[in-house]
Amino acid sequence: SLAVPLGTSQSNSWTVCISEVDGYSHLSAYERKRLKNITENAKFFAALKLHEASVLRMSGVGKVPIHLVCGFSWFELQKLPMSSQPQVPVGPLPMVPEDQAENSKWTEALLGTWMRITFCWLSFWFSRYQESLSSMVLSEENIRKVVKARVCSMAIHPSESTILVAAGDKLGHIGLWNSCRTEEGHHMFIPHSFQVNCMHFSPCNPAHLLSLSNDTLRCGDVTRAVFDEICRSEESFSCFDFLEEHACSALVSHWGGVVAVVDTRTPGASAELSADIGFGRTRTVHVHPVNKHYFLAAGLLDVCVFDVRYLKAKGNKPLSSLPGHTKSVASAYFSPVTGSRVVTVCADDKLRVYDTTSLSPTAKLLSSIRHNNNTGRWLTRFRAIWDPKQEHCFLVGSMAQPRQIQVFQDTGKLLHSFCNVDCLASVCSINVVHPSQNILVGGNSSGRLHVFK
Ligand SMILES: *[C@@H]1O[C@H](CO)[C@@H](O)[C@H](O)[C@H]1NC(C)=O
Ligand SMILES: *[C@@H]1O[C@H](CO)[C@@H](O)[C@H](O)[C@H]1NC(C)=O
Ligand SMILES: *[C@@H]1O[C@H](CO)[C@@H](O)[C@H](O)[C@H]1NC(C)=O
Ligand SMILES: CC(=O)N[C@H]1CO[C@H](CO)[C@@H](O)[C@@H]1O
Repeated sequence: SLAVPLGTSQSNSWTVCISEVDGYSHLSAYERKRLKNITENAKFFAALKLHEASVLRMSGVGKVPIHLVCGFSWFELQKLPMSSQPQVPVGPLPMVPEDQAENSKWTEALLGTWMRITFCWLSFWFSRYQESLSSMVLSEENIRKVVKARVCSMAIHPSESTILVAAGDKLGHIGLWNSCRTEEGHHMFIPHSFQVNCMHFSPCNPAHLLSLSNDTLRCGDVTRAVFDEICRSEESFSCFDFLEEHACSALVSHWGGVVAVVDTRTPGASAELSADIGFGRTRTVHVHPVNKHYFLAAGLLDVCVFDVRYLKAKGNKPLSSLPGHTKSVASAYFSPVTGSRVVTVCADDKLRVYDTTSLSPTAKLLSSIRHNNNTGRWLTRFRAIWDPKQEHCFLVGSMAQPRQIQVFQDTGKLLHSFCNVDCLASVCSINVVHPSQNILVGGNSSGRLHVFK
């Protein structure tokens, strides 16, 4: 019988899963016939007197000899009669095999198998992910108050051996905590006079911690032990993100709606370009993970994608809009691997997931999840963040009892709730997930951080 194409690295449960749903003993008669056909095809190619040696001679040095895979060279392909090639219409085509009449039953079986094993593969993948989430626990020694006031932003260093977390609070303080070494403890710095709205370790140089408050964007450089000032403005800043791989330029948004491009290398503390995107308020900006010239802005009711290459001072038009929000939006972020999803949090008590694969003028709503957002005056508003390690799941704080941090799949399914009745007694509005490890940190409204690992 034919081998099931399983990767050797796959675990046993996957194999079990396949053989349960596959029912592939039914296919053996068909497969036998197909094998016979393949053998006959091989004879046909042999009759064409195609030898690997001649093919190798003809292939260019350094190029992958593709014809080795299909059995004949480009040169010989061109000699094959063209008239036998039917003209295939443009656009989508139904998945109907060429020999439909004869084998329709088996075609259905084959396509059905393809669907079932895919479904099975995905559910296996998600159950493994759920297991890894369940294995992450909170304990008393992994809770620490690192800033005085409520946590407004957080960042985690990418190191895989040490958990170094930065938390910014309502008063402009930044707390640094090494949760792996109790003797180093946590220490607080005061680089800002207003609340720290947004923080990131530089993706290309984590010796730099960038932090943004209403009046300044600073870069804390540990090699020089200085919090440099990158940009200063009279109009309040709300959020920032890096524009390209080298993290030399950033996109900064203002509460007033404007977005600005800032080059961290240029002297002076003013922005390179300031652009009115037509928003009454811009709360978050996020750059597309693959196509770094696209960015997402979330405002009062508007969530739109723009192209930074075409930004001008006035009259900017969005590339794509994500409609449906009926109250103010707290955050909007692209999924981390391909950017083909966006998750938003809105004061109309909904989390929404959009399909941004093609960036059409109106993005399609994929799922809408009821989620109590009534954080009130004393808590930071929720922001739903993607797990940076994969494409389909995001985390968000919750008002539910017992206190918890929830993980959803982009389909709207609740995958997991992080809770601990003894240690987690408060709402964690701001959360951060390690880029490669199973580590989650949640911050509450009195400056306390909780590390699940
Ligand atoms: C085998 O080849 C014949 C003739 O080309 C074709 O009609 C038939 O559908 C093929 N069968 C399979 C199982 O591929
Ligand atoms: C920051 O700026 C916004 C908009 O101007 C304002 O509403 C908010 O109160 C400011 N925050 C602080 C802490 O000054
Ligand atoms: C923050 O968390 C700590 C520890 O879990 C808790 O003692 C404190 O009451 C929480 N703060 C608020 C405002 O709920
Ligand atoms: C339906 C509802 O209660 N929505 C609330 C969501 O949160 C915002 C801000 O806290 C409230 O103003 C809304 O009333």
